[in-house]
Amino acid sequence: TTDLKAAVAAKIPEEQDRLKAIKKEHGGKVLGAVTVEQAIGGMRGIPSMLWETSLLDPEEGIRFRGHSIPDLQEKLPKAKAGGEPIPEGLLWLLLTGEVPTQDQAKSVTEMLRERSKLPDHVYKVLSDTHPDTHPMTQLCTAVLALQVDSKFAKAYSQGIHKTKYWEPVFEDSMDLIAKLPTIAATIYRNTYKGGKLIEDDAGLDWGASLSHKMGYSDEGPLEMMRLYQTIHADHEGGNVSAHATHLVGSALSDPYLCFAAGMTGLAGPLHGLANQEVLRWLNNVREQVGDDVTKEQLSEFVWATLKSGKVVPGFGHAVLRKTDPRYTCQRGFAQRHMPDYPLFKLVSMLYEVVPDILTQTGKVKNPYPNVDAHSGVLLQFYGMTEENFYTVLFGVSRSLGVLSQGVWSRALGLPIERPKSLTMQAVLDRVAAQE
Ligand code: CMX
Repeated sequence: TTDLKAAVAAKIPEEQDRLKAIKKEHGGKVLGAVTVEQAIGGMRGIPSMLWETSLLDPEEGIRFRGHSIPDLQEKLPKAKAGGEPIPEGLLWLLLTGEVPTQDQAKSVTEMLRERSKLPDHVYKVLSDTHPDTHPMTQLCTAVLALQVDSKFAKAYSQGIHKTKYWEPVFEDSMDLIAKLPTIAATIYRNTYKGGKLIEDDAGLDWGASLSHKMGYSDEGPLEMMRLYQTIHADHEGGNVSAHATHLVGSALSDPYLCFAAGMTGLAGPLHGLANQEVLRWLNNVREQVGDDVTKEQLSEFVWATLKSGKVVPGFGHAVLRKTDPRYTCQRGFAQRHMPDYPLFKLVSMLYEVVPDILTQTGKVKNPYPNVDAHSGVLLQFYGMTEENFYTVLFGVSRSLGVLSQGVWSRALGLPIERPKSLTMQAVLDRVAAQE
């Protein structure tokens, strides 16, 4: 079939049976103990959530439905031969577990295009926001404004049977994914280009159309945006944006409400906002030393950042312990398309300088670069110089992963989340009871 919803529907019974069997046969078995350190330390490493669309290996990085990023660059359908994958193909994979054919990916492009029109009131909400409103805040505002059209919220209020939840959740998720490029481009044009919007080009795929509507229609930025939107989609379930979406969705809040929750989390500087912070940091270096910075000068900058009690943005990770494959993939794109670009050279030099220094601090568990260390370079090269906007691009892509999982969370009947919290005294009491 080329019908995405039908392809998902066909998978649901077997996956429901699989989960039922796992619960029945293994429900009482232990996945891992929880130490006091983990309870205090941001629940790091506690296996406590189901997430089907992707899994993160600390050494190898993310796998989407079992496929690594280099794998997918080869296997996923492309807009042009030898080019970058289109994110619609990844959406099919995330939702169905199968790598799509060219026709299946094309049908997703068409399905999203049919749903892409933004209601007038959302344009109005966006043009009425205070001009200094951060683009991520504008994104959340627009998503919440769309919630009035939620098919799930309506179906729930009309008493839909719980076995059918996934269907309106699927509809809302596709509607929202379809509209996000227009929302993002409108935020961009309003904030930086005097509100002059650009007509869509009906011949373009979902990711390329975002670049086009922002005002960048050459082959270079179109291909870059396809890749960008593919690799930022999902990073298993525990990161702040995915977990926030999942948590809020578990209360049966509709996809608009839970995606907005995810995006307020992505807007934090330790998570998605790091791509903006990286650019600021790089610009600061260039302003003070120029483009011909030496390794020694760069080291001084890194040490000064650490000594002033700040993090080096774009480096480190809560789970990964090697260079992020999403970094490597963007580096490959830069090597192919902008090998002599001074900012790329600067970022490459950072790769040589920062890991040693972070290792010397003796506390950073992963001194290597993450996805956010590189994305700004690609955007800058094609003229998208407004770094405060970068996290919105991350957010558009993240919708593919977290909303796909949302469909499956409802299809599998996952319950409301409610982990146990403790006071310090309760921690001490539990420890004492064991001694
Ligand atoms: N620069 C300076 N210090 C760092 C650091 C960095 N890049 N990465 C980690 N550390 C510090 C931590 O702040 C922590 O210090 P304290 O003990 O003084 O509190 C210590 O090293 C140990 O931290 P960790 O266990 O290695 O890392 P965490 O799991 O706690 O945090 C992360 C992970 C990503 C928040 C952290 O590495 C960081 O702040 N990096 C910079 C921001 C960034 O790039 N975020 C984007 C991540 C990718 C994404 O989500 O988009």
